[in-house]
Order: sequence, then C-alpha cells, then structure tokens
Amino acid sequence: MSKPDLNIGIIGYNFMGKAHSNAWLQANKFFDAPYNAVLKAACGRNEQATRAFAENWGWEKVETDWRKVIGRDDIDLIDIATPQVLHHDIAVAAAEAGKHIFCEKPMCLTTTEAKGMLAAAEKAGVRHYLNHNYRRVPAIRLARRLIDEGAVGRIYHWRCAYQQDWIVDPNFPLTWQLTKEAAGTGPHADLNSHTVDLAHYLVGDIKDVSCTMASFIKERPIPSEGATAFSEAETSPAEMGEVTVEDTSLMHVEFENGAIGSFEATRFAAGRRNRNSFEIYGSEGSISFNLEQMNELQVYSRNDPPHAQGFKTILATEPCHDYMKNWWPPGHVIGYEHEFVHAAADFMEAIASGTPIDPDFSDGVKTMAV
Ligand code: SOE
Repeated sequence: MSKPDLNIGIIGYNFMGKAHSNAWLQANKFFDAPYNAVLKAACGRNEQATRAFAENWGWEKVETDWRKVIGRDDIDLIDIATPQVLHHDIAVAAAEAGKHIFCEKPMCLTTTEAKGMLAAAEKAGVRHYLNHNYRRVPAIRLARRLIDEGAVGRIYHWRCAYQQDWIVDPNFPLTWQLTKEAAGTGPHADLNSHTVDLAHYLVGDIKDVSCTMASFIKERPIPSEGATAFSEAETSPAEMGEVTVEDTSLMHVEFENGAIGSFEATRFAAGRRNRNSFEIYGSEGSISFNLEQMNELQVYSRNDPPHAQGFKTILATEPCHDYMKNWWPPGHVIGYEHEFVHAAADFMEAIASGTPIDPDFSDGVKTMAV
C-alpha cells in the first residue's frame, strides 16, 4: 500500500540540519513509518550555502526567508534546526499555519517563550516534538525499563556531567553559541537541557534548584562569516568580542520524590569531547551511562547473591532493546546519528496516530522552568 507523503520544510542547515536530513532519509528505510518523508524545502539566510546543502541532501526547494517556508501550502511539517533565539517565532508561526513542528533543543530562550510555543501548538492541534535525542538511545530506554521494573527501587541520587572541551582554547572564536542574544545561556541551556530532560524521563519532576555559574574566558576573537560551533573558523586576529554567556554551570536539585541531583555542564573539560554521563543510585541497585560508550549500560543489583555482586555491563544491542531490531544483529553497535532516525520515525507515528510524542513542548516548558 502506497504511503502518503509528509512534506518537510527545514530551517537551518548546519550541524542539526545535517543530522535531521540524514534522519528523515533513513527513517523510511529502516522503520516502517506511516508516511514517506519528503525533503521538500530547505531554508537558510545564506542562499549559496543553503543551495549546496539542499543539493547534497536532496531538498527539492531552497528558501532564504523562513516565513516563506511556513507559508507554502506544500509543506506539512516544519523542522526547526536554527539557533534557539529563533525557535519561538518560527514555532508559533508554524503552529498558526497548521504545520507539525519538530524543534531542536534548547526549546527557546525563556519559560515565557516556551509557554507561548506550547499554547500555539495546542491551539492549532498540531503535533509538536522537542528533540532531546538522548531519550532515544537504546541503552537509556533500557535504563527507563529497569527503573520501571523496580531494579533500582527508590531513587536516592541522580548525578550527571555533560562535559565538552571545544572552547577550552582561548583563541576559539566568538561564535553564536557564546553570545547571550543568540543562545540565551552557554552550556547551562545547551547541555543541561539534555540532562534535565533525561532526569525528568528517568527520575521525575524537580521542585527546587540552586546553581553556580562561572566564566573562564571573558573575550574571544570575532569570527569570520559563517563560523560554527565546530568549524576551524578563521578569526580576525585583532578584533575581540565579549563572551556574554557562562562557560560552565554546576546545579543541585531536589526532586519531588525526595531524591537529590547534581548537574555539571561544561565546555572546559579538556579531553571530554561530548561526554554526556549520568548515574542513578537507589534502594535496590544502581545504573550508570556514558555517551562515549553509548551502546552499554552499567547496572548494579543489591539483590544479586553476595558472591556475585558488582556492576555489570549490558550491551543494549539485542532485538529486545528499543529500536535495535530495526538495525543490525546483536553486538553490531549504533551511533550518535541513530537517535535522530528514531525521533523522525517516532514523530511520523505520532502524527499518523494523533498521539503525543515525548518529549514535546509540555516537557519543554518543565525543562525551561528548571
Ligand atoms: C554543542 O554543545 C552540541 O552540539 C549540543 O548543542 C548538542 O545538543 C549536543 O548533543 C552535542 O553538542
């Protein structure tokens, strides 16, 4: 039976534009999605770069004004892959135009903006998704399953550290991620939004927060046009600009269920390239995850016989582990880009079935509030 088309318009074409384009293309090949994802239009301010991106990935049309993409009647879904300063305006306009919304994280700049995005999406009755991709790592889905099965018991501790080091060099240029007007905050929103979402998913709601932030490098070289977070951007040696976001944050929380948690977010942990790690300690056992070994979950059970107690490594690549039957035989590990494919496939299911997907904008409002 032929499937209906789902015509996608993507706004943004850098790192997330690449990850999302791949996801839409792979979703129909590895998952029996209810729609054919059609790469209809790509939008970016720089027409030449957007055209090259569109040709590389097979986007049919090129736009340089995101409002034009939203105005097209041959678009069913808006994929927001821009810096977070634009998320609110694009999402509200997309909802008002009746388009489903696949939005990158962090959701936006403020809780007020987040509530506006949720209200617009609910009023329009469109499906909305917030791409905290790590919820769709099979090993993290396994952590949720084990918690639901009581393997951890009552949770006492959540501790996580999302550590990167891409700006430890003081000569790294002042890219948009390092400015308040484009990013809102630094790693606190960029990285803690991921780990707060995971804490909501695995532990529960957060009722009390305290947070310390620090800045290490106060000014950086102004970059040449088009520099992105990970490009080796040329910098104009003389011109320096002020860094207007924090370089790191250390947050402590109390959960509604009485557990306590710590969150470390930094871009100055030299040697930690993208180390998203968490540990959960409970009355019956413990769980530990590290994105650098993303197919594995460390699990400890107090209920193992005394002579056989200790952390064990579960390789979450069996057909019984979420999403894995769609990929490869056991032991054939998957990577960073696969979570995006899982999200694209799940979002098409959510649209077809008219049921919410998690995390959506309501989850995003809770994360922005924290
Ligand atoms: C940069 O810190 C970044 O690209 C984040 O924005 C992503 O959300 C994270 O998954 C990888 O690092």
